[in-house]
Amino acid sequence: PQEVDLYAPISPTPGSGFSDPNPLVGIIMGSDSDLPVMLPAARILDHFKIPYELTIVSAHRTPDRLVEYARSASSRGLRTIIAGAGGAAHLPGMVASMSALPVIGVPVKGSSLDGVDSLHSILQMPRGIPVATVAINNSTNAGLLAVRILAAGMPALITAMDEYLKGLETEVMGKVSKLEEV
Ligand code: RP5
Repeated sequence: PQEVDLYAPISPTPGSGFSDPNPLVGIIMGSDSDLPVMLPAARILDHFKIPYELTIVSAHRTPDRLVEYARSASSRGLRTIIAGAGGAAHLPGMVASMSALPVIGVPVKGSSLDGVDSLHSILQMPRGIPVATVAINNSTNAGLLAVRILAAGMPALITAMDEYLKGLETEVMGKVSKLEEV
């Protein structure tokens, strides 16, 4: 059950906007070019059966949309926001400045600086406006962190996360056994 099929059909149509009628998690990204990096977060939420929406919000190209999205997120029922961006990656921080929801930032490696520019842009938030930053291009961990945040108030998700962790352990131990056979 721990296996996450990264190529399974995604529940919302990418770019379609507010896809699930009652999403708990918002996955947003600065550009459609970020989509391949952000899809694993959606797969994780699919795996844990958590309703989400997935869309493009650009801090620089669609500033009005950014404000509308961040300001309405909590009242629309979202509980966590995953925001991925590359380069001068202001999206997660700006969302966190306008919403009290937990924001998880995914630094997207898309520039000539190997993603370190995105990493620093997202990580180095000023005091008072936290963004939980995952590793470069690691939206899987952003999805898992969103599940853990939701799990704090949903015991069934704790059980599901325990199973997921057990699955990782089983997978590694299977490899250990194979190596020992050699
Ligand atoms: C950022 O600029 C986006 O998040 C993306 O990672 C990067 C490049 O965007 P495109 O030029 O590919 O649209 O805003």
